[in-house]
This record gives sequence, C-alpha cells and structure tokens, in this order.
Amino acid sequence: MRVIGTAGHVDHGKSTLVAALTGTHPDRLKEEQAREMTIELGFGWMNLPNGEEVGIVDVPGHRDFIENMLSGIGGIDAALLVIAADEGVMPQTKEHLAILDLLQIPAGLIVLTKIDIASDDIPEGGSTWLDLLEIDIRGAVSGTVLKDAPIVRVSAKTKTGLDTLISTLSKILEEKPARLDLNRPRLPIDRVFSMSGFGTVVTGTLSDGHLSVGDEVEILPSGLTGRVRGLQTHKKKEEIAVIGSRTAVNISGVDTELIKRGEVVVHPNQYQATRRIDARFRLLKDAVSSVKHGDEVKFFVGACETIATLRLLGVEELNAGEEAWIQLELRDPVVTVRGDRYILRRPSPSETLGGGSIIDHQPKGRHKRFDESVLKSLESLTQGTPAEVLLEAALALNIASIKDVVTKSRLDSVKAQSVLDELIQSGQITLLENGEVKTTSDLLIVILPHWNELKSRVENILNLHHKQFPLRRGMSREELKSKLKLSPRIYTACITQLVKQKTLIEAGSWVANAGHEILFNGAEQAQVQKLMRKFELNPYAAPSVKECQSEVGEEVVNALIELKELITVSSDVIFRRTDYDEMVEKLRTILKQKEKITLAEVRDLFNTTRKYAQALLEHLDTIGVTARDGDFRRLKNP
Ligand SMILES: Nc1nc2c(ncn2[C@@H]2O[C@H](COP(=O)(O)OP(=O)(O)OP(=O)(O)O)[C@@H](O)[C@H]2O)c(=O)[nH]1
Ligand SMILES: [Mg+2]
Repeated sequence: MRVIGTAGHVDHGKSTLVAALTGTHPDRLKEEQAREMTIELGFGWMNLPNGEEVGIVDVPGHRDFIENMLSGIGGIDAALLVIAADEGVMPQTKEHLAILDLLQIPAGLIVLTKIDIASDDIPEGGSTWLDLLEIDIRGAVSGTVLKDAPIVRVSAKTKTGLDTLISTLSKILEEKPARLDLNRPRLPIDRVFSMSGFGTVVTGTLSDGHLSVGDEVEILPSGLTGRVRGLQTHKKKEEIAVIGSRTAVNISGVDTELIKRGEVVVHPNQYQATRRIDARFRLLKDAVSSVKHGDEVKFFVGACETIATLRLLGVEELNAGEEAWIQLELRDPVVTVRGDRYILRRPSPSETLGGGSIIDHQPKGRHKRFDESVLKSLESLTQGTPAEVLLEAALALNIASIKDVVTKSRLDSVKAQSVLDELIQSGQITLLENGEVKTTSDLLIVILPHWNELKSRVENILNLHHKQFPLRRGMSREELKSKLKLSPRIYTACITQLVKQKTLIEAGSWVANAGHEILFNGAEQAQVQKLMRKFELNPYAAPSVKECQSEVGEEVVNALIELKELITVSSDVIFRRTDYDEMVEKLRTILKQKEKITLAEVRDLFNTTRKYAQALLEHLDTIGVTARDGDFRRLKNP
C-alpha cells in the first residue's frame, strides 16, 4: 500500500486538489473551513486506474503550521508539490521542497494548479506564462529529490489535467519498489482520539512491518501496553494492516488521555526510546544564520518533536550549505532507528535549519568533540553496521548460499561469522538447509522479508487450490514447484523448512496449507452416506471402484481414499477401512493358527467371490503381509 502527501505554499490549492482527487475535502475543523486554510493534517484516499488504493496526507502550507506538516510527511512514498499558476514559487514552496529533500522522499510530482486563472498573456519570446513558470520551477527543484519530477498542469476547479495527474502518479508509484516488511512494525501516531463504543483510536502511516488484530502492542516512549482490538485502512475494517498503509488502530487497555501525538505503536521489545542521537546534518543553503555548538533546536522525527541541544563534532560552527557530524541531546525520549531522516528547526525566530539521517540511535556516550577516532567511526557507520551490510547483500541476492552472501557483503570472514550467527539467532535470516553455519558454506539462507514474501506466495497458491478442489488433500509437489518457478534445490529447501515451521503439511506427493481439511458439502455427505450403506450390505463383496465413481463422482471417491475411509486393493476392488482392517486381522489370526490358507478358503471365510479374495490376497502379498507358496498363502513374517 502507498501513501502520498501534499506540499506547497499556503492557499496554492493543495486541499482543493485532494478534494478533487478523492471526492472529500480534507479540511475537517470548523476553524479551517471558516478561514479556508488548513491547520491540522487532513487525510483521504483514492483509487488508481490499476485498482491500487493510495492514501493521501494533506498538509497545511501556512508558515505557522510547518510543524504540523512535519508530523505527517515522514512516511510518505511520494510528494505532490502543489504550485499555484497565478503565483508560482513562493517561500513555503521552497521550504517544503527543502524538507522533502532533507527527508529524501523517494518520489514526487509537481502539480502546477489553478491554470484556469493563469494569465494567458505571452510576455516574452512566444513562451506562455505557464512555460516561463515551468522554467522557474525547474530552477527551484534542481539539485533536490524532485529534480526529475514531472510537472503536470491542472485545475482542480475545472478538473482539467486531473487524468494526466493520476496516470503520471500511477507510473511514478509503479516504478518504485514496494517497501519490505521487516516484521518490526512502527506506527508513528499523528492523531489520537476516542470513539464511543470503541475507546482509544490512534492513526498513522505504518512502516517496517504489519499489524494484526489481537497483537499485543507497546506505546513508546511511555511503555504502556495494550492489545489491537480493531484495524482500519481508509475507513475499511481489516484483520491485518499492511506496511505503508494509513492505519487506524483501536487499542484496548490504554486510556486515550495517556497517549500523545508523536509516540509510536510497536510490538513489545522490538524498539527502545533514546535521548541521545548521532547524526549527519546539513544546514540548508538558505539558512539565515550559522549554527553553533550548544544551540538549542527543535528536533522532528516520524510524527514526534522535542527540544534538543546540538553538539557539533569536528567543527566550531556550521555555515549555510555545510554538513557535519552532530550529536543531539534530547529533552524527551524518542523512538527512532538508524537510517531515519530528521529535521531541525530553530525555535525562535522559527526557521527550518536543515536535517539529515540518523547514524546511531544508541551511541555509547557523549562524544569528545574533536576526536579523530569518533569522526572516523561515524564515517564508517554510514556505510552500515556489519549486520546491515550482510542483510543488504542477502536482500540483493534473495535465496542464496551463505558463501555468496558473505562474498557480496565484502565483510571479513570473522566479522561475517559472528553477525551471521546473530542474524540467524534473531530470525532475521533463515537457514533453509541443515548443516554447519560457516562463511564458506554452501547452505542456502534467506532474509526475513523475502522469506515472508515466499511464504505468503506459497500459502496463496495453496489456498486457491484448496478453494478450487476442496475434496483434495492438497496440491501435488510437482504442480506447486512449477507454479513457484523455483529451482529444484531451492524448492525442496523451502518446502522442507515450511513443513518444519508447521506452515505446510506434506503427505506423500501432496502439499497443503496446515489446517486444510477435506470437507464434504451437504449434498456430497448425503451421497457418501448412501454409498456407505451399500458397503454395509455387502462389506466383503463391496461396490467396485467404477460403481463408486458413478455413484458419487471421482473427486468424492478420491477424497474418501485420501481420508482412508476407503482402501483400494486393486484397480477395481475397494473396501471400507473398517471391513478391510477386520479382514486382515482375521486372516492373520487364522494364519497364525493353521499357517497356510488357500484362495478358496479365503473366499468362503468372507462369504465372497473369487474376484474379491484374489484381489485382497494379491494386495497383501504386495504390501508384505502374506507370501505365496504354491496354492497357499502364508504370513510373510509369522
Ligand atoms: N480558480 C481556481 N481556484 C482554486 C483552484 N484550486 C484551489 N483554488 C482556490 O484557492 C483557494 C485555496 O485553496 P486550498 O485548497 O484551500 O489551498 P491550500 O493549498 O490547501 O491552502 P493551505 O492548506 O492553507 O495551505 C480556495 O479558495 C480554492 O477555492 C483551482 O484549480 N482554480
Ligand atoms: Mg489546505
């Protein structure tokens, strides 16, 4: 699931555009409607032509509400930078653009809106006003994340250009790979409220994993715990909220008043709040003044904000456009991890200073400011911790041998060995084959997100099959293999692992989802009962396989055989299991007493015909119960 966000100067038409795209105006507050101005974040969603649903976060453009904008813009997949054609690039167009750039928003689209009121004079050299505006916009976005973003001309009022906007947006989103589910969900809370009959509800953009109804959750940094009572995405109830979706979580066991915007909902014991952070920082080139060691700043990450003291490492002062390593001492604990992007603002006069990425969310302590070794270790941390480097290699290779992953990571083998052990221990890497875990080993491994993806692919294929053939025990291994398009070795390793983890069950040449059972519908049950009565009347001269098939159909007969209700002893002769067991038992007892028996005696013993007696005995010879001795049968292992 994807989420996009608006950005742009006040009154440039962001909310009107969202209303035109979604059918609902995002400004909910009375004050917003009265002032025709967005103050708080607004939310909506729309369907793309390919059927995908996309969530939308609408932000305020007014400079007084930049901090509200920051609380919603963090988790988005793409930005719509909205610029009104009657005004062009304005101060908050630039400030929002700078923020999108500092946050490294992965994709974007520039919407030149209100074209219905743009001047149609041709001021210079044959170019229209809109052409000139576009040249100006290209200048403004050059060198930022939006440098190659397409510009689409629209009017939210007349709806001109909206189709092009939607198709351009679809294309941009399709080109971006989906986010990987790391099984470590984080929901930065951007709204908290109470709903009568439900209790506490929090909303946010879900990252790093998924949440399920019934999950135990922790709210950090407060540490309160509760349970997910319900989930909604785009006002629809869901059992699972997926990564990247706008999610509303109904939490039981926690008072609404005790939760604050900016806190995060996580699974217990997966994240820790921190009050000290190491980061790379870039001061914006338009910053009004330099920053100094010890400056008090406002720190924004996810949906949270707090006050921080800035410690400049390696430099005394930082001038506009410069970068440095910094350490931030935070007034309140926040939940953030390495790689998160953050923003710093000056409290007063209020101004966006810059930002960057978090390099270490749990530094060992307060760093000496001018220590070469500290700066060096921060530098090498930007390349990633050994665990990250190894995970990245595994991510790129998908299912691969330990040896290949280690080679790709370029880690030395001692370091690789210890992180590999840790990653397998913590479940981030799954070992697919048995053997000794060594950096030179040929055993196959897979990283958790890829493994989860494969698991759900297998489950989906089998579920479809179970739905289509409810009377079959499962799908043949060969069919599943060809559907998954995996090499024989990888296929076998994966299936064996899934059986070990009890996701799948395997019987003979069949594989099925754990929990799948053969169930007859009402009509089939009635047919089966009728057939069973026929067996009851003539247990030892029962209906033939063909007769059974014409009575209840081949699928049902096969299901009864799968369920071991019926046992086939030849291509034609079939018995109820109970009768079969009884016959075998009786024969064993007799053979133990008198050692040998003829076909005719067996026929008479069960008051049946030669055909049945012969089929039974030949079957028992084959499975090694009896052995032939001239005209007699004896027990094979008396
Ligand atoms: N003619 C015309 N007017 C528009 C268009 N889009 C928006 N407007 C008008 O512009 C004004 C501001 O629109 P909003 O959508 O509230 O602007 P905004 O960017 O959301 O403003 P903030 O959220 O306060 O930053 C409103 O009066 C809209 O009716 C358009 O395409 N054409
Ligand atoms: Mg608005």
